[in-house]
Amino acid sequence: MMTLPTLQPFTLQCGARSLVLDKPVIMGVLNITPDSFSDGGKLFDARGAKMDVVLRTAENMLRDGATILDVGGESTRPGAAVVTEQEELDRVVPVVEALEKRLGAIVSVDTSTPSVMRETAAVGAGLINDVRGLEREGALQAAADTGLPICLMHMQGTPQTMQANPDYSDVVDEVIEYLADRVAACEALGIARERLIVDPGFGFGKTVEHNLRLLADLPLFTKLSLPVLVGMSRKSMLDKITGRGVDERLAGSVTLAALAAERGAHIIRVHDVRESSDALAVVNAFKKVATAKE
Ligand code: 8Y7
Repeated sequence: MMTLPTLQPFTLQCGARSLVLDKPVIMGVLNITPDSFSDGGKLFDARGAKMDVVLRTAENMLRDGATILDVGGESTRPGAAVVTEQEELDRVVPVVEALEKRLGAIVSVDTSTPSVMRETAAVGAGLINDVRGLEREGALQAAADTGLPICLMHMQGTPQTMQANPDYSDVVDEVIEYLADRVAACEALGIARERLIVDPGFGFGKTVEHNLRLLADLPLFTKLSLPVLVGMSRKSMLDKITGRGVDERLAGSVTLAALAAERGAHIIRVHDVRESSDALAVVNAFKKVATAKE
């Protein structure tokens, strides 16, 4: 009988809460920004976070099957406005505090800013998600000091320039090598390996072909022996593949989530929690049979 690899199991200590990764879990996206590409302005306006809408949206995500909520105050969409450190703090800190206190959720903070890492950790954040792999000045030390798990993501270039001309000789080798280097930098600073998650960074300086190659070869990331996070929800590769605008990418996004779960992703970052959760339930049921011993 044919056998598929089973998921490498991990447990992360997210502050007071344990995150068990023995099957894929969902991270729901909460953008506290006026200008994120898919949902900018829904949860934030000129007066700040729309806290009632944020809480309602978050509650629905948890009910629909999210295990983690990812709160971000800076859009990395190419061409998005630059936020100041103070603006980012003002957007994110009250939301993290409210989600943790009122909903008891594992709250991930999507940030590259050292002060945001420190201040959100102080109000109960459970995870740091840095699309810049802790490369900003002071970020490694700030993340180390929080004691929290950290997701290290690969990006080629910067958000402004990354999609201009993505270029690799071997995208999978280069992304794995970058992540291994960042893991080493973390360990050199005393961040235990047990605190790290890796992410290929779909869409961050990658063509459609690069993204699909990374997805196809996701099982190769197991050689890092760390949990793998992926985010492909509503991204522009779906425009290239299906021709759909950002509000019409649900089916494409769910398909990518299912493929990632099948190929060994531990955490799947999505906008559409309910539909993605159903897809993961189907993949899990399928994998149980596909991996069963005769
Ligand atoms: C990712 C992400 C975004 C991703 C991780 C978007 C913050 C762009 N994408 N974090 N963040 N991985 N770890 O389209 O792929 O949602 S923002």
